[in-house]
Amino acid sequence: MMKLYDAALSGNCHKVRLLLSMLKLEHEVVAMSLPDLDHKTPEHLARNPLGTLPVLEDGDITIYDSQAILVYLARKHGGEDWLPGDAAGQALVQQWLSYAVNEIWNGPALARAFLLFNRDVDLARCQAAGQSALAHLDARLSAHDWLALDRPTIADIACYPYSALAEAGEISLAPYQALNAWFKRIEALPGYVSMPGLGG
Ligand SMILES: N[C@@H](CCC(=O)N[C@@H](CS)C(=O)NCC(=O)O)C(=O)O
Repeated sequence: MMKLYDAALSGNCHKVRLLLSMLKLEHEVVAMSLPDLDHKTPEHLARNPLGTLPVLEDGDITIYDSQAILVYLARKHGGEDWLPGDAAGQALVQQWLSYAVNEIWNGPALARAFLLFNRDVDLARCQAAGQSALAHLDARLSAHDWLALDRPTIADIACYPYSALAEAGEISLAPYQALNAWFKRIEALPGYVSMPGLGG
C-alpha cells in the first residue's frame, strides 16, 4: 500500500492528502512531528535527502516535493482528468505548479510559517509578496472558474492550501472575491478533506 509521510499542519502535505482522497486511493499515513524533527532522522533523510515532508512511497519508488507527488498520482491514477497529456494543457498546469512553489510558498506560506512555527523569514516581505500572489490569483479567477483549464486540475490543488490559509500569516483575504469563490468551489469537490484553518 502507498505510504504518505505526513505532518498534520503542513499545507504541502495537505495538497497530497486532498488528491489521494479525491482519487479515492488507499494509503497509509505515517504521522511525523516537525517540532520533534522526525523529518531530520537518518531514516527520513534516506527517503528524502532534503529532509522535508511530504514524501510518498509506492512500491519501490519514493517521491518528495508535493508538486511531484501530485504529478505522479494524477498521471498514474487520474487519467486525463487532473493532468492532461497534451503539450499545451500540461504546460498550463505546470505554470501553476511552479506558481505554488515560488510565489505562493514565498508569500502566504512563509508568512504563516513565521507566525506559527517561528520560521526565520522577513514577515513584512512575505506578507507583501503574499498580497501580490493572492491578487494575481484573484485576477485570473475573476474570469475563469479554475486556474489552468476549464475544470479542476492539480494546478488548483497545488495552489489552494497556502492561499486559503493566508490569514494565518495575517494577510487578509477579504479583498479577493473571486479567490474566495474558488475556495468554495474546491471545498465542494467530491472527496474534499479539510485541515485546521481551512474551510469545508
Ligand atoms: N517544495 C516542497 C517543500 C517541502 C517543505 O518545505 N515542507 C515543509 C513542511 S510544509 C518541511 O518539511 N519543512 C521542514 C524543513 O524544511 O526542515 C514541497 O512542495 O513538498
